[in-house]
Formats: sequence, C-alpha cells, structure tokens
Amino acid sequence: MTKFEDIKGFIFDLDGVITDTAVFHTQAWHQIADEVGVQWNVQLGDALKGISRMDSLELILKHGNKETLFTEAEKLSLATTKNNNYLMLVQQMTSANILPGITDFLADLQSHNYQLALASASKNSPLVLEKLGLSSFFQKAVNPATLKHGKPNPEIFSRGAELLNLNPAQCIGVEDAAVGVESINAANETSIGIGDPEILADANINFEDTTRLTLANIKFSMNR
Ligand code: B16
Ligand code: MG
Repeated sequence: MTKFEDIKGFIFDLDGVITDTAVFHTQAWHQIADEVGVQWNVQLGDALKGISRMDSLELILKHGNKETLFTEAEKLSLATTKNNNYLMLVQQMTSANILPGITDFLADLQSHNYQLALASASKNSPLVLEKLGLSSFFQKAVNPATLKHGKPNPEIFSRGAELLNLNPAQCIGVEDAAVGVESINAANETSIGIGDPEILADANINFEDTTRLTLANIKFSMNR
C-alpha cells in the first residue's frame, strides 16, 4: 500500500461523507417511488448512494418492474420533481448539518498544506457546500455534468487528481458508498470508506464514522 508520507491530496465525496444529505435524497426519492407505485425498502435507498439522478430513477423504476412504462419526458419530469423536493430540504441546511469531526479534519488538512478537491456525483453540491459554509475549502471540484461515466467508473476520482495536478498515488479518496470506493480503487488512489465495513469491504482503510477521520488515524492505518 502507498505510504502516508507520499500523500499530497484528499478527494472528497460530499453526500454521506461531509454531510448526511443521504437522508434527504432518500426522503425525496421515496416520495417519487410512492407516486409511481414502486415499493420502497432500505436496500433500495442504500443502492442509490453515489448514483447520478437519472440513473437513480432508472434503478427505482427497474426495482418495481416499471422501467418501460415512462417516456423520456415523463422520466425527466419525475427527476425534476425529486430534485425540487430535495432542494426544499437543502434550503433548511446549516453548518449544523456537517458530520461530526469534518470541519476540524478539513482545517487540519489545510493547515498541513494538503490539496483538497470535491468528487461528488451531485449537481447540487455547490449549493450544499454554501449552505454548510464549507465552499472555501473546495476551490477545486469536479463538475459532474462534464463526466461521461458515473461511479463506480474511475473518471470522477481521476479528474479530481488531475484538478490537483497530482498523481493518483499521491491522493486519498474518501467515500461512503460502495460504488464510490470502487471508483477510487479503479483510479489507483488510496480509498477510505466511511461506514459499514461489510458494505465497504473493498476500501483500503475503513472508519465506522467521520469522528475517526483524522490524520493520525490515517497515518496509523497506512504505515502499520
Ligand atoms: P443530484 P455523492 C450523490 O452524491 C448522492 O449520493 C446520490 O444519492 C445522488 O443521487 C447523486 O449525488 C446525484 O445528486 O440529484 O443532487 O445531482 O454521494 O456523490 O456526493
Ligand atoms: Mg456519498
């Protein structure tokens, strides 16, 4: 495994790592699933983590065997309704929605001169960062609208390293979704998975939650 001393940059997922918008995404999609008569369950909600808006809708429709019942225009309208529901929830966000330990970790990374980039699949990430008061940490962010492939494809994390002018081996990617960890690994970066170690079994380093995300813990995990 890469040595901690080789690391120069950190590439962050947003939803589920910096803030728990996963709850809001889930709530907004659940509403759409009810609207189109698709039975919701927790596994379906989990499967949507890190997946782009239109791909999420396709997954929901497929789950209810309804993938052929809607025209492209109807699908677009459903996705827009979901996003409007989601944006209403985002409007209520403040710095209180930052996950525990994240602000201190970002400040510590900055004071140690690590480079930071955002690699979120969400087109709403600039707004969410602004609501959280964290925009200034992320001068560099991959624009998901410019990507050809979603996670688990490595494109988004590879682009993150390019934005930082670093080699992949100099970067750590931080993710809460299994598809995100796959994306980091395929980009040849070091992966940190935040959450259930069984779901994130492929991560190079696993932390149960964001309070464990410190430079000391990462150094210990990489150099042992
Ligand atoms: P939007 P991440 C992802 O963000 C979310 O995990 C996923 O649930 C969501 O569908 C996707 O962004 C697209 O979001 O509809 O706001 O463009 O985890 O990659 O930061
Ligand atoms: Mg995520």
